[in-house]
Amino acid sequence: MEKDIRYPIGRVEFVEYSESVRLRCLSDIEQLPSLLEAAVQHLDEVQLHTPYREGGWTPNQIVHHLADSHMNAFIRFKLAVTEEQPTIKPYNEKLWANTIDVADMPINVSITLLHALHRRWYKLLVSLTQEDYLRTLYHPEQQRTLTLWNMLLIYAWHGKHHAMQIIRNYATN
Ligand code: NI
Repeated sequence: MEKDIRYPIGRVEFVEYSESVRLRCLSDIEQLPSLLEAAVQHLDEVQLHTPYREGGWTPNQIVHHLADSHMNAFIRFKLAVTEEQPTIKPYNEKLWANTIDVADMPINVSITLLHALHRRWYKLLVSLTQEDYLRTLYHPEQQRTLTLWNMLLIYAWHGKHHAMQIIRNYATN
């Protein structure tokens, strides 16, 4: 089967709770801002504004998307920790990737934001017990209930997924 360049690390795998996977996910979330920063460090302005694949996002959009997505994710975790199965608010990520604060904003602003945000997020995630990870939220668009364990798996994957889209694309250039 031909490799899908949209998914450089494959799709998210919903594995059972385990200490080893928990620690790996926490580490991925802690490391994401640094990984992303390294991924874009040597890209010039043209590369930053060139889609990583035909029809795909540019590295600039990917970085700002990660800030948008992970701000939402952090709030979803906070809601699920403090409320009983909150209904979360979906957003249109494609439109968010084209608003003025993305189109006309240096990526270092969102890299800085991600460093601060992930520090807060990581601190919260580390504090959660196995029981806490059973807490749920309801996603009205997907019409399904997700546990915080699912959410941890999704977002540990999500950061690397997008960072690797940039890294794989420029590794051979
Ligand atoms: Ni994404």
